[in-house]
Amino acid sequence: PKAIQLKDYRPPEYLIDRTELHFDLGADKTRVTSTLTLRRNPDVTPTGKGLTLHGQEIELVSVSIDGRTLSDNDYRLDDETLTLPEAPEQFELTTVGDIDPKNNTSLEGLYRSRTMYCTQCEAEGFRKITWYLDRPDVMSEFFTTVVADEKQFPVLLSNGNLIEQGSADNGRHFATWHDPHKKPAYLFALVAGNLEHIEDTFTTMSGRDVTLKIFVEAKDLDKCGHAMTSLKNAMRWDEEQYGREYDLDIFMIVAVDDFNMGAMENKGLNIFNTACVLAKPETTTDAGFQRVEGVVAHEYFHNWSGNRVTCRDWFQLSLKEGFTVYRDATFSADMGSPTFKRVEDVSMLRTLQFAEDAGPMAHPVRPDSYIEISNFYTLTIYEKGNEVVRMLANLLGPELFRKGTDLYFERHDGQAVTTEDFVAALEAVSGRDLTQFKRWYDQAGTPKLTVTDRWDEDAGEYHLTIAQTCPPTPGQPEKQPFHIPVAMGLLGSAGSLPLKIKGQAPNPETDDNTHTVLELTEAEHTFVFEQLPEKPVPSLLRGFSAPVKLYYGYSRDDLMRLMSGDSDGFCRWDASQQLAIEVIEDVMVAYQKGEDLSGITIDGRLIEANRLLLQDDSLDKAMVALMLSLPSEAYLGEQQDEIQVEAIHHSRAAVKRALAEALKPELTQIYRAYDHGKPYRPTADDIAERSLKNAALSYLMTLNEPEMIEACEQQYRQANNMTDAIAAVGELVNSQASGAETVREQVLADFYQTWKDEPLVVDQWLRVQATSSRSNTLDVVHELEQHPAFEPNNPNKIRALVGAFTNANPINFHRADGAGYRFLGDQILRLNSVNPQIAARLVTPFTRWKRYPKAQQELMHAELERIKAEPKLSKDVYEVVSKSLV
Ligand code: HT7
Ligand code: ZN
Repeated sequence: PKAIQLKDYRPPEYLIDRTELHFDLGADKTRVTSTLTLRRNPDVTPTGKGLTLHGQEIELVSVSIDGRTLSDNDYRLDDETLTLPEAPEQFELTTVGDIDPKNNTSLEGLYRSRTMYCTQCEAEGFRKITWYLDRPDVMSEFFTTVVADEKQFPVLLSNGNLIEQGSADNGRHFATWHDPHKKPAYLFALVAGNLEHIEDTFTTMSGRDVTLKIFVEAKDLDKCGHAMTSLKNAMRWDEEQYGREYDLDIFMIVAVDDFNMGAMENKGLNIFNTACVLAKPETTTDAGFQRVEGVVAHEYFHNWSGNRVTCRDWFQLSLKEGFTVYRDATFSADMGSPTFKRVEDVSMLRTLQFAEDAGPMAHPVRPDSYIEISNFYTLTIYEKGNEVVRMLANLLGPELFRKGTDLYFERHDGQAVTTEDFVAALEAVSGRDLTQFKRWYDQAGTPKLTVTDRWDEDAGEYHLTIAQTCPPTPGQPEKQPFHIPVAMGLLGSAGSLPLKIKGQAPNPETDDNTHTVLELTEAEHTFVFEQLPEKPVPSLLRGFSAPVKLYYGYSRDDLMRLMSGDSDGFCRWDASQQLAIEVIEDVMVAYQKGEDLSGITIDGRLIEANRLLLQDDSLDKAMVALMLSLPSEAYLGEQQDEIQVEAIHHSRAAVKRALAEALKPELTQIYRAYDHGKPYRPTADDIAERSLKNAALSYLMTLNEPEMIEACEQQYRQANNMTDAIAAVGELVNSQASGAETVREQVLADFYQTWKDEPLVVDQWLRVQATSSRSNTLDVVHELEQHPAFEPNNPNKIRALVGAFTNANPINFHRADGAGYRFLGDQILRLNSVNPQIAARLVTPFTRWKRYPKAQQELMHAELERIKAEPKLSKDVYEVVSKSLV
């Protein structure tokens, strides 16, 4: 397969002013008639090659130009294109083609999900529906008619406003939709099904009433309320924070069970994975409620950042995704606990995106080449892209950033643009030169900051030196210095110290007396802080002000001071994690020496720091829960030169047990104080309370005491919400206590019996078993693969069983005998032909093979070679596997 390069971008030779689509959804196949009003792009010099349209997996019935049917000699057809060598300057092109949605398991284009038809066109799915200029810089006005059996498919939807509906022949009916906003084909959507809906209205800031509808299968009607509330909150927030008003009379969301990602922002007709829209306390965890709120907002926000202003080409993907993640993250922070949200996002970024940036698939936020664009819906595009926008917003400050986004939306409404255009709007309003900053878009890899300091007691001066480097990444051996904002303060024995930087006036946008933002632009800088009464402890990278790895030699006492005394919630949490990492690393040394870890003594400072947290009633419970949680095995692995899976797993577990033993009274007190009968509310305070209580349970369960196993079972049986129920099940499933066996089996059986008709709960049942650290887990996973609950082609089920086992169960996935790797290799080969996008995503754990000891490297490498040898490898899987093998 050939790589597509950014440098080869050319504007389209033809434009499509009007797109008229007619779908005849038959019992067997679907006939699509498309009539396109085309004209030459006046801004492009003709190449003389005629017009080439994209089209895949469509059976051609006929082609005509201005009503004249073409003969075979008038066009060329291959597996991916339809070419009209003699295309006129301006004409109407009608194509008729047959497609087969029933057998479309790739879930791109038009496909069946259970009883309904639905579409997924981003990035290049529209070409599986009809021949088209399937590229985001071709924007057209769409008219869509859908004809289908009335009984089976009473609901017929597409983008925009409904303009006509009525009966057709043979018990069928039709609906015609018109979308007045020009859009690229990737935002097209169609749904036909037997669906029910809830309805509400939203009055926009200019006083227009918008109808809001959420369509689901009848059994899910009671799970739509949270999504509707989230949607209305998002609509109001976007008006208040960005001045963005909704622009159609109706906004619809449809929930489907089979979906490759979370949701899709099709104009006026968002299509959602059920996992990202349905929620009720009995079936959905707190994290699930938060996900629904975040994804509903994200897709809604795309209406401006993505739809009204779209991407010129797919290299610009982060233009819409990074910005929209930034918008949804600030929305979620406003709706709940800002520190909790920030810590959650940074944990994910540092564990997963940093690993991506250090691996064979590393690419810039604006990539310059790809083989399969679906592989580039990555953490780098979304999460690092979000961090880049966040840095820009912080560098400009809230007022200028708002002015900048206003200008961006005004300048480019209705256009397909680039990340350069986004930054240009921010430069225009602020007068700042962001040339160097734009390296964040062009250079891959995670910059490393090395911080050293010197205290001059006599002068009362503190010298802070920060050096930046960035490791080589594929195709980029050398990096230029980044523009890096480092938010910071200095801590004395009694709290924050006043900041006075030699030779530098404070910046009123970002600084106060105790907080400043250092802007790094060179490979090394030294800042001198004057008039200090004592040697400070630096509080660095507050709020995680830049996506970098920062190294400073904090002592454990420094970390304790930051944990209790810093004004920045993120830095307090980060210090707690750093202290825990060091203590776990102590134990790893003992493990490597073959010492017995049961009853091991750990550094008392970690115990005391956590005791203080547990005893302090004035602290935010969300913060306590976060700071109490030990760093994940994956994050611990990221800190190592070579990932020693077993040492990490056993050492972390030993530290957890030691903390539980030392802090048993405090943890028990927190666990018992919780009101288990309290009515469920997904508010920030209640979520924090549940998360702290379940963190306490998790510690106490490491003690393997019969009372706790009983308490766990009781929590499961009495829970009025899924958060508490699944937390208890998770503890039982992981418990090594001999007494847990029977309870575990009973609870798992009861859970399945209770929830077997709720697919999203069954996903949680699969996931909790797939992530068990017990040694027989792979056997359990093999059994579950054969269980009627496991639907082998459904992405949610694949993620719950295969994805959870291979990404979130290091001790079992990396088994020394390679059985975990073989299991994943088999799944990838099975899915390669069924659903290439999902198959390619599953390869991720193998992309990290070079990070492990030799024996594991060899086993993973062998699996990659086995996959590569498959004769009919999809482009998707080929790209990830071949790049991993370099
Ligand atoms: N913009 C949407 C991307 C998406 C997608 C991409 C590839 C394959 C399937 C997909 N489904 C949705 C989602 C979003 O970021 O909002
Ligand atoms: Zn998005």
